[in-house]
Amino acid sequence: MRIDIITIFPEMFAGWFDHSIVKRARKKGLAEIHLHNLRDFATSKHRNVDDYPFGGGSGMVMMAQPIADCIDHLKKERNYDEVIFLTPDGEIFNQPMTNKLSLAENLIMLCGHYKGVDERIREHYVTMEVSIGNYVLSGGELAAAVICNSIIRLIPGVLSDETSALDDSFQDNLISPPVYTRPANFNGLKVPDVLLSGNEALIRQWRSVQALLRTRKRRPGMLED
Ligand code: 6GU
Repeated sequence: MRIDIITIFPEMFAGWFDHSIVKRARKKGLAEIHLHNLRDFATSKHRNVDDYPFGGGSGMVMMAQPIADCIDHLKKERNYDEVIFLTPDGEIFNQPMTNKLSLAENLIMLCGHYKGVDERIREHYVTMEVSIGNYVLSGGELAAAVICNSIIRLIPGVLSDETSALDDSFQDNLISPPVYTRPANFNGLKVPDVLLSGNEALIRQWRSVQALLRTRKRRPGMLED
């Protein structure tokens, strides 16, 4: 998979893409991430990427031209499955969306800033608008990093244990059951006996009951879905 990220802060991503699972995916050649500084596509004298809103009002608006030029430049080289705009008024990101996106070949992510981007970009270039929750961030970069992380870990071959992504919370509309590791007795706090029993069928049953109980307590809405 190839992901092209259009941003005014390409430096922000370094930490998230250079560690752990995303780093491994890139090393194995399973994921390629290309950062594009929107300012490189600005044509005005001061390389502006934003301007005042028509009709007045507070805040600045990201101009159409640099974004359109950057996307056109990328589309000349390859076809894209989606052009994703990260914006607080987008569709709320969830596990089914990341499952679907993990099958894509090429994705563009456009990180929004200021009051947003010129509506003509949203209408004519963007194919998908995504938010990571009902709160406002200072820009789309964190959201893009979140979404890249959740997509990349699902690409086959990225996780060492191929089945482990299937056990994730949300994958089957259930929260994952509790987990424990050694010691079996931690300052008098004991691990549930069943996990030490060696009885695989019983352990499987215990885990599915725990997953149901946790889901009912923490995400009752998921059970209704
Ligand atoms: Cl995608 N962008 C911004 N600026 N804020 C957000 C968001 C995105 N998702 C949740 N809050």
